Amino acid sequence: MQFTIIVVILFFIVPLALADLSVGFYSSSCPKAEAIVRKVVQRNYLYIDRSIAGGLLRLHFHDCFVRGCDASILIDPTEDNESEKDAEANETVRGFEIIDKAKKKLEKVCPSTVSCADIIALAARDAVSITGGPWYAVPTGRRDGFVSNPSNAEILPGPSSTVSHALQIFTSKGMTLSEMVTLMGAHTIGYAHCGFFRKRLEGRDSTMDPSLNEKLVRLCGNSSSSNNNPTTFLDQNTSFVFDNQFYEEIVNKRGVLFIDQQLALDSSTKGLVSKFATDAESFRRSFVNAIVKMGSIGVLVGDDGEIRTRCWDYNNNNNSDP
Ligand code: HEM
Ligand SMILES: *[C@@H]1O[C@H](CO)[C@@H](O)[C@H](O)[C@H]1NC(C)=O
Ligand SMILES: *[C@@H]1O[C@H](CO)[C@@H](O)[C@H](O)[C@H]1NC(C)=O
Ligand SMILES: *[C@@H]1O[C@H](CO)[C@@H](O)[C@H](O)[C@H]1NC(C)=O
Ligand SMILES: *[C@@H]1O[C@H](CO)[C@@H](O)[C@H](O)[C@H]1NC(C)=O
Ligand SMILES: CC(=O)N[C@H]1CO[C@H](CO)[C@@H](O)[C@@H]1O
Repeated sequence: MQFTIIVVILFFIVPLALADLSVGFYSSSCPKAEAIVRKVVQRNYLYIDRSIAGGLLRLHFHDCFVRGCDASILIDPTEDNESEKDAEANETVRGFEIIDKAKKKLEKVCPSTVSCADIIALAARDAVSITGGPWYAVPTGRRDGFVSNPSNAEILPGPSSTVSHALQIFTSKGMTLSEMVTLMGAHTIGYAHCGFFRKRLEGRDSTMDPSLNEKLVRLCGNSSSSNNNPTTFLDQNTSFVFDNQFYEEIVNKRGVLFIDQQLALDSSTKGLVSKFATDAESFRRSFVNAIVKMGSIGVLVGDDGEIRTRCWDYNNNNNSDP
């Protein structure tokens, strides 16, 4: 009897605790929070670097898949300790300075109130909408974690993953196959470095459109060239627009990463890929649901974690770089 009660309690309380994020969490504690983040993202996008939208969206993905959406990705390594930034998978993750800028402004207006993990989630939403994607309400209330360990980042799938390997990782985070295909649509913006797809060029991967192959061989050259890791857009058609053209591109064998191209070829995913390629509206709707769900992976809420005052350091530390 007691056992049953405990089981029942666990059954209901645990999922509730996980779902403790809420839209408008800061509406009384820091009513301007979302507007402040949006303004910082907009300014950087308009006046500094239009491509940064891709960086911010990827930052959210990496934060959420390593441990959970807890801003562990933002912690700087110190003399005594490594952090996720030392992980190979974090190579080329960008947008940190925008999160820091937003945090600085937020600390002035409402000190110790808005978590870095929420700033990442809000900035990713703004990146999507600013590039023409859907605007969606972001549940907030995440708290910042106390751990940032490079080995945790080993869970991130690599660009040469197969669909089934990538799916295992998504499933381990509670995401489904169709949510994975949907979230990969994020590759409609942003770019990739040659190092992540050079192998396909050396092997003359027959699943790549020959004219794209030629272009990329010319771009990436060989390792003896002076800049041997240039970049190219993941969506070669509408590179700066958040739309469904990524799917059209991979249907046309114009995926840049091996995993992207595989989505259009694998029997388990190609159906949804061709649907999204022709149905922009259904991609937008699905994307909103999938990214909101991704944003709840492993979140810390309530009294767990802390609200960092500087996103690159835990509060109880005193290393005072930038
Ligand atoms: C199997 C899953 C995935 C793999 C293997 C993967 C891999 C990659 C790689 C290798 C790059 C290039 C990075 C660079 O060269 O700087 C990249 C870029 C990017 N990824 Fe993914 N990705 C995956 C899923 C996702 C998801 C779920 C999202 C977001 C919801 C996402 C968003 C992005 C964005 C926006 C970029 C552009 C980054 C930039 O412009 O700096 N990716 N991804
Ligand atoms: C180093 O990081 C680990 C994992 O994040 C943490 O458990 C440990 O307390 C840290 N050690 C120091 C000296 O900060
Ligand atoms: C690679 O390097 C060789 C020798 O330096 C050069 O002849 C060749 O044109 C290069 N290939 C590309 C694709 O740049
Ligand atoms: C490129 O994108 C535009 C705008 O969505 C579309 O009309 C066009 O068909 C696309 N081109 C290719 C080659 O897919
Ligand atoms: C950090 O600095 C503050 C103020 O200088 C001090 O009170 C606190 O004890 C320091 N914390 C650590 C962990 O050194
Ligand atoms: C391997 C590595 O350290 N990659 C990067 C992780 O993120 C930081 C912050 O941008 C970079 O400085 C690192 O080079």
